[in-house]
Amino acid sequence: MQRSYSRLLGVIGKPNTGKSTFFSAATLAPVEIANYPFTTIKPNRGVGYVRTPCVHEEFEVEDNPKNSLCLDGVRLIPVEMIDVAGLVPGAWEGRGLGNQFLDEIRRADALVHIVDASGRTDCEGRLCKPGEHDPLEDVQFLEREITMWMASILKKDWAKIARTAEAESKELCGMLEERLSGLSIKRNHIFEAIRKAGLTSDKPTAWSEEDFLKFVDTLRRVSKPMLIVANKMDLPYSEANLEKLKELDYIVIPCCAEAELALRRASEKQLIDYKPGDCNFKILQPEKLSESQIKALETIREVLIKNGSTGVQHAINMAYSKLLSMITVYPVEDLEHLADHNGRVLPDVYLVPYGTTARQFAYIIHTELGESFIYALDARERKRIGENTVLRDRDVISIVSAKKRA
Ligand SMILES: Nc1nc2c(ncn2[C@@H]2O[C@H](COP(=O)(O)OP(=O)(O)OP(=O)(O)O)[C@@H](O)[C@H]2O)c(=O)[nH]1
Ligand SMILES: [Mg+2]
Repeated sequence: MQRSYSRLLGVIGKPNTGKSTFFSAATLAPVEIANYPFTTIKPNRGVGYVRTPCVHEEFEVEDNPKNSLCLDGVRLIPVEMIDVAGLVPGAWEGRGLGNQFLDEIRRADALVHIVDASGRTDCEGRLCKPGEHDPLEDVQFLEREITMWMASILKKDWAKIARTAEAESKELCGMLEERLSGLSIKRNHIFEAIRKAGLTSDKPTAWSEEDFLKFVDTLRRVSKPMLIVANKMDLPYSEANLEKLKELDYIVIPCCAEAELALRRASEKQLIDYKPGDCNFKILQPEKLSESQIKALETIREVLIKNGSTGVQHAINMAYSKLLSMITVYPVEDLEHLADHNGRVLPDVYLVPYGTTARQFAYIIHTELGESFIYALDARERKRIGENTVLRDRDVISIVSAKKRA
């Protein structure tokens, strides 16, 4: 199902904070992880999952998923993720791996900022004394880097765009959208950024340098929404830093990426029973584990119980549900059996933006289905819904069209 891949999640931050560990835990992709800066140079792309309770238990059916997985009542929906090289102050001007890195996140729709909450890495990712570095600084610098990078892209043509928009009464938002099309920035982002920055689009040549930067900074917030992952929560000083981070205007998620990676790997080998995001696990084959492995797992269990989960899965879920406001909708053709035309029960689940109407959903499945849409059927309420009905999270929908049902 191509639609669930249509939003890209960028895993970013300064070097050595655990980005690749987080990414590898989420995707199980084998990537390089090491305790020094710039381990990752080329970006890693992979598929992680959004976790949601599957509807099959509520509808009392056995499902047969096609575009996703269902593990003991937990639906895992594939989503695309990218792990990039660490970012150092001045990257937008070319420091460290510089603009190359920034260019790699241009397609990201939401960002997960991995912060070393233990304060054990300095602003360039080098090891320092535990607690010595203030992670709040990392948040500020990262915001600035991305804003300045976006500003530098826009700056080149800004004077011309502003003049043309005014002289030829061309629409400023449209021109900016065209200029920023490679950055996954849409017209509504630009429109919202102008409004939120307290500016107007009718006289852009009158914007001061400060106005311009305020606009770009707001555009960054709107078009690349970000949450903070306070990683390395197993280390000293992280609790105090977490409290400080929570005072910022961000969703902050305590995390232990290393623990998630260990659990996912052990689960892959069927040594433990653990699903991504669970708050506990069961050891299945203790005879295959050494004493020190069991001890390590028990230490991880303490972290899990304390924080409710390792945080990796929670961060991905929050990125999709809160930053991107996406909900899950299950399309079926046969409402009686909740199946597709091959008899597969609840085969697909789509991640769609909140506000999607029944007809828009039909278009998402297939253009033809959207065009020939007549009405939709809601499996839970067992009633017809019209084209403008806004879908809700975990809806099960059958589209009736002039051509076919889906
Ligand atoms: N204690 C602890 N260490 C962690 C955790 N997550 C990652 N690390 C360690 O942090 C170091 C850096 O991890 P990476 O995943 O390579 O970090 P990165 O941010 O991708 O680094 P660059 O690619 O160099 O930017 C490694 O030694 C990891 O084992 C965690 O949750 N707790
Ligand atoms: Mg890395």
